[in-house]
Amino acid sequence: MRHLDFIIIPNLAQIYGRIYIYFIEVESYGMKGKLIVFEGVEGAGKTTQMQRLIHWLQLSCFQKVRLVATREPGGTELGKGLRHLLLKQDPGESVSDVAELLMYAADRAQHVETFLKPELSKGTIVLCDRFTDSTIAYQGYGRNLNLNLIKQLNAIATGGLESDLTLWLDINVEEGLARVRARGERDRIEQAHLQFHKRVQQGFTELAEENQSRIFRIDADRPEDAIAQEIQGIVSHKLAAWGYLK
Ligand code: ATM
Repeated sequence: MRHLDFIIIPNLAQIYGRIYIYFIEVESYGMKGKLIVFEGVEGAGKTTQMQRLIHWLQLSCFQKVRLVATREPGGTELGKGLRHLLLKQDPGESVSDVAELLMYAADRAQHVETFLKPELSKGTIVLCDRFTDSTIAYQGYGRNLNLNLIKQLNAIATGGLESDLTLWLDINVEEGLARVRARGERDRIEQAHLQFHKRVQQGFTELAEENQSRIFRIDADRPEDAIAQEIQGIVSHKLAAWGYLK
């Protein structure tokens, strides 16, 4: 897929008193892909909204762009094993907070190196259920581990890769946990006490304040359709800014 773009040469404009516009061909298939991440506490509806966004992107003009969905933990074979170890209800012994942190980091390092970077370099739009902000919120704010160390560990695990857009589905913690209970799904972390989840929520709140151009807060305490529409609006805007919608 090719499209025409133009550049303005300011020096020539100054010399000749007029603006020269040169048309150059941009190989859009050589464009770097984009990483769109969904974040939020349990029961916020990330999975549903991610599926709805994929469906919408497929129906929109995106048949020609490669689109993949993935998640952390568990986006690779190694990650699936780590996810099982991290979330199983009876780990057989108490897992230390640092061991847990390092397992999330190992999952991420493998995911970034073997899946995310190769996909993004092909120009793929990658939708990812959780990424680095989850570690800051859960292990940093939730478990009270040192935030600077977590940021350094995130940098090691990602090699500097950051999301291009993070959609934070913000739901009241009690409401989210009630939804999870209603589904009958409870894993080890979800069983942690309410105060833990409130600290995690505080983490997402502060991250969103600190990273306003990257993290968009979506009020997830609304009907599914309203949330999906807001997400589509934000994503369309971003896709246009990134040059996907010309
Ligand atoms: P999902 O159920 O959204 O896939 O997330 C799995 C759990 O992993 C979730 N916990 N609960 N409850 C959040 C947790 N998690 C972390 O604690 N740190 C991380 O870095 C990531 C990626 C997930």
